[in-house]
Amino acid sequence: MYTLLSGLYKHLTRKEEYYVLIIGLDNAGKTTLLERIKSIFMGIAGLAPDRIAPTVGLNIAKVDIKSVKVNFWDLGGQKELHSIWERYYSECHAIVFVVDSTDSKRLEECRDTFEKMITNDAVEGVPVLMLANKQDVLGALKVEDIKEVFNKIAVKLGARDSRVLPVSALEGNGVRDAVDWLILRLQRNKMNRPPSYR
Ligand code: G3D
Ligand code: MG
Repeated sequence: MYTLLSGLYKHLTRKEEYYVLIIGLDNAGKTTLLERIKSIFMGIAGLAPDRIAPTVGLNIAKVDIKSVKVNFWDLGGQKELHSIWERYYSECHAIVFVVDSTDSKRLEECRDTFEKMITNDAVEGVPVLMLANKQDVLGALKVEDIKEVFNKIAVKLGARDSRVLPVSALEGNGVRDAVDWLILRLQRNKMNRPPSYR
């Protein structure tokens, strides 16, 4: 009887677990975003911005958000590391692509990198959230400006859910809305990419 009840309890309390990649060019603000997500959803004071070193390996955070568990993987953004991203594509449930809205000089490089990612067969149908980061900086490109640059390749997004949202990872503005968008899409795409259960 105990086994039956504890089995039922486990079944009822088990949580869906998802994996989300955070990628983008180096210096876009990926690690700052991860620290911000940790501080909002785990109540952990994030690292002070001056303590965030360029990511060489992988930063991970496992966060309980609403009724699900989300593992965020912040992969390094340097060009040499882009080939490593691909190893995670088949396992991820969604991708967050962070753009430095203050760096118009690198927008084309950014678009090429994004295009390479979305045309990889291993992420077909996976929801993609693009974040126009650093919106706290005066004169930063707006979502509309960034969309214009990425419009040329929008057709390659296919039938997947995608969105561009403005955020400031540093100050936290927009981060909650971005994560809300993500959670809904993870759950909507459950049939294509089933979560694991813990
Ligand atoms: P990365 O992990 O994508 O390489 P980091 O990027 O998170 O290391 O951030 C790179 C730099 O951008 C850091 O500045 C960081 O403080 C800054 N940054 C990240 N997000 C924001 C933001 O929303 N607004 C502003 N103003 N700056 C941001 P430093 O000076 O430490 O290199
Ligand atoms: Mg980093």
